[in-house]
Amino acid sequence: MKKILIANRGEIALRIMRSAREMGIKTVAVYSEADREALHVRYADEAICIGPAASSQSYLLGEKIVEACKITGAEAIHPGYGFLSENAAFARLVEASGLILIGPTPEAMEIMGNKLSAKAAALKYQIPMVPGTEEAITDVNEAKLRAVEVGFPILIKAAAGGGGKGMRVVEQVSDFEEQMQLAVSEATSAFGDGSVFIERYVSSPRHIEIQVLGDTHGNIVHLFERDCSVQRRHQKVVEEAPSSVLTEEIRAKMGKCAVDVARSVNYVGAGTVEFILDENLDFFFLEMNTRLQVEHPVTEMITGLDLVKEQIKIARGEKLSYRQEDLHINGHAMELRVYAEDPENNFLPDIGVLETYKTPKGNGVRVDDGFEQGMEIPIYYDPMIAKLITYGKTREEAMDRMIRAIDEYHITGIKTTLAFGKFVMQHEAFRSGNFNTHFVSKYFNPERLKEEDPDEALIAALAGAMFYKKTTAQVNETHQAEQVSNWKRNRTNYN
Ligand code: MV4
Repeated sequence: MKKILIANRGEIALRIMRSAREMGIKTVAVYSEADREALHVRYADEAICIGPAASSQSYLLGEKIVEACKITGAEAIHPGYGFLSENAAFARLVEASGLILIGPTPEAMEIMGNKLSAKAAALKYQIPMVPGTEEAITDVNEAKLRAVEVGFPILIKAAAGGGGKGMRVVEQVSDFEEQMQLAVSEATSAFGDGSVFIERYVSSPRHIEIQVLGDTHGNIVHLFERDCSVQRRHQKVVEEAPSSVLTEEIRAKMGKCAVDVARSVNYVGAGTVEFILDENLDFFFLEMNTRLQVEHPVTEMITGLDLVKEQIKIARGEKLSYRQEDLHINGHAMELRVYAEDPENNFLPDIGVLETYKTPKGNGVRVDDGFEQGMEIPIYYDPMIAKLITYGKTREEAMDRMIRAIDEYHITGIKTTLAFGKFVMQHEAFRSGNFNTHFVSKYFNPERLKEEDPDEALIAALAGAMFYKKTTAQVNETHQAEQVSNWKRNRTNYN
């Protein structure tokens, strides 16, 4: 494999190209008209424009991407995450075009792309699953009877797609029909597939996922877990590895289950098996993601592996060079997703130019990003600007390092979730490890960000002084704003 095409943009495109370059493999970028100046385009050895800004006219056009391979002579495609990464039809097109997809087979993608067929496949092994229906609901009255058997509250879920769409909690049997109709119509409009099923509702779970790797020779290992319980409206905010709640015994059991789930579809490549863990530390398989995930760096930090290199080696037909017993957890890693969103204003997406963009550095800090100072955040794509990852010998060191790194991170021109990340890292429930998927809704309100900013009183004092100065000397407003931010920057940097 001498040349690969990266069918993605932003931080993940860069991250993939870096590993390819280390392996001596040439890279081809594809880009939309909105991304002409993007870093992934500049970093690649070659780049091809595949269409207008909208993803539906560029990054989602499988045929354009295959055509770009033909033009450049790229032999393989890395899809990253999102876009075409879990699209079985694209995987088939790539195969039929004589190219290699760096990822699983179309069959595995298809089975795991539907929660019901995923659970059916996993039934071949002894995998714990939440009690519910094994098939899509066709008869409302039958479903009601099953719901009573399972016990309320129950959860109605859409078989297709994810992100909490088409998901409804039902507290009592009299609400069932109405909630089911809402779930079906939501699933139909979001995924074009209205199939729904029932599960018992696990009310306060941890979200634990296990990274797996399978080669083309039938070897499958797991790379331990990531805890992604801190999320807001199904958007992950903080991820860590390992989880602070798993015992060695549960870890080993979940790992084995994850490998079995992967084996049930002869899984090849990097994948993630998603579980929920209840208050008794009982775990249940939910679904499998057949791509490299956003949060993969925390797994890289604690295992010492480069997951993109592993994916490429697997796609070249190589055997995994280690067995399960060779793999160990070393230290602790945290990841904060830095979104262009305003946490003080209901996480409204913010757009604009990165007027200041200075990233943290130093021991145990990794920043995976796709922007530079002066660049504009395009409105067409995901609002994630960067991933800030810290590593420490212990969980506490990783958290303290995250706070230090957040303080060093300077972004102006757009609102970001950095201060929100600091709120999480300083919160007693997070620090003690006593939290679940309700952490954000339970503890966060925007007022907290203001309280937690130790500079606030000083900034207020300075602003007061400047207001006084303005009334006497007519200083222009932009200059004032700069002075506040420069002053704050200097203070946080050097004390
Ligand atoms: C659940 C659950 C409780 N009980 N299933 C949300 C998205 C999808 N991946 C699965 N999800 C859930 N499934 C049962 N039977 C709670 C959630 C859930 C959740 C899961 C993981 C991470 C964050 C979550 C936030 C709310 C609900």
